[in-house]
Amino acid sequence: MYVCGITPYDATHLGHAATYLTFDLVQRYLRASGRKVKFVENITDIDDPLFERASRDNQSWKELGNSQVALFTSDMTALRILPPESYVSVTEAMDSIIVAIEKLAATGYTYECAGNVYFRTKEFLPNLPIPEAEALKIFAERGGDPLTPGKENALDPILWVAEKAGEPSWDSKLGRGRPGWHVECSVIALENLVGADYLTQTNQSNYEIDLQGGGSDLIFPHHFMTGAIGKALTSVDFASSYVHAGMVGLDGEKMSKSKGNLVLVSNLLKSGFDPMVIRYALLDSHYSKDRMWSNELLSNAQIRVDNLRSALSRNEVAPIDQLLRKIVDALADDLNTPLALSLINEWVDGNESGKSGGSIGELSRFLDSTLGLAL
Ligand code: 5CA
Ligand code: ZN
Repeated sequence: MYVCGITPYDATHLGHAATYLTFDLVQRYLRASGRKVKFVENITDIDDPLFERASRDNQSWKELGNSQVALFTSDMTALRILPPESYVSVTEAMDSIIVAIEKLAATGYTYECAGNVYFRTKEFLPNLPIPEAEALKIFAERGGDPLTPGKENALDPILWVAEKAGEPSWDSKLGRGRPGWHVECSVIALENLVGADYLTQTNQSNYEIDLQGGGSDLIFPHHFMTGAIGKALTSVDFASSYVHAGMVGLDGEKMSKSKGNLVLVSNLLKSGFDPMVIRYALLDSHYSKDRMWSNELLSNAQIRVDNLRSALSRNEVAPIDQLLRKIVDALADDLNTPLALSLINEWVDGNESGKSGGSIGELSRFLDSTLGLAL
């Protein structure tokens, strides 16, 4: 599986945490059911908003990126989010990204306009996941440039940005420059999941990778474009499944760096919130639903976690066999974590009637391995 990682500035807000928790649950579920998981996540350390923030704050983009990646990984560890097998940054993957863009140029998938190199989306446009008018609007909001004169198609994204003063750049057959967004994820996924020879090998299956994931804000343009670029590179469909986490918002709006309405995991931790309470609060909504964050979610989670901890510290607890089976069923049903938590709460309440026979150790290990709740 390939999950779209952070652009390292203003990390890590609760929207990021909710999205990565989703794929942590996928990974836990797959491993628990005996499957091997190969999981790669990128880090977008080359991108306009990162450079803008670095220059605003008079900081080098490298330093800003490194410090934010460090903060992100420590937040993920605190929340017990299982890491991918590897995090791959754009700068680390630069050579392969350049080779891929050169191949796209050689096979007729690119053209030059206003000094930059664009990807030709024409043959993929019949598969747009949303109506074209809406696509044009979202494309412009998410870093695209539909209005640049001379483009063959308004939705074509930039593959290679010509060198700009004050920004890093690399040599390529298309001139000095740097990659645009989208192509990084096609290449990092293919190279690390399929193999370094992905451009030459013949893939016998119908898809290159099993799963591409991220937040639902990436459905268009990002996952549409990574899929199109991947297909242009290998002639095989990119991913057999797409999993999208809903958007977390605050005060009625999507939580985002550009709006500045962020609740940072590191700030909650600094204020003394227990990471397992934050994790519980995130698990209490279904991953695929858009939701608003609020302090009540945290206070409710605190009560639930306290009650569960005190149940787990009893000498005798109610039987757990049914509970474990039902939690597995809930998770198997599109990761229904709210149901899993309500089953746990029912079990906690059941202890008040003095039932006995359950194994506390087994339940603790189960909650840890399936839901990542280490209490
Ligand atoms: N680097 C690109 C992906 S290649 C990117 O979108 N970075 S990001 O830092 O903006 O977001 C990182 C991940 O968090 C993405 O999967 C994104 O879909 C998800 N995300 C961003 N904002 C939210 C939010 N408010 N709620 C839930 N998930 C979010
Ligand atoms: Zn991505």
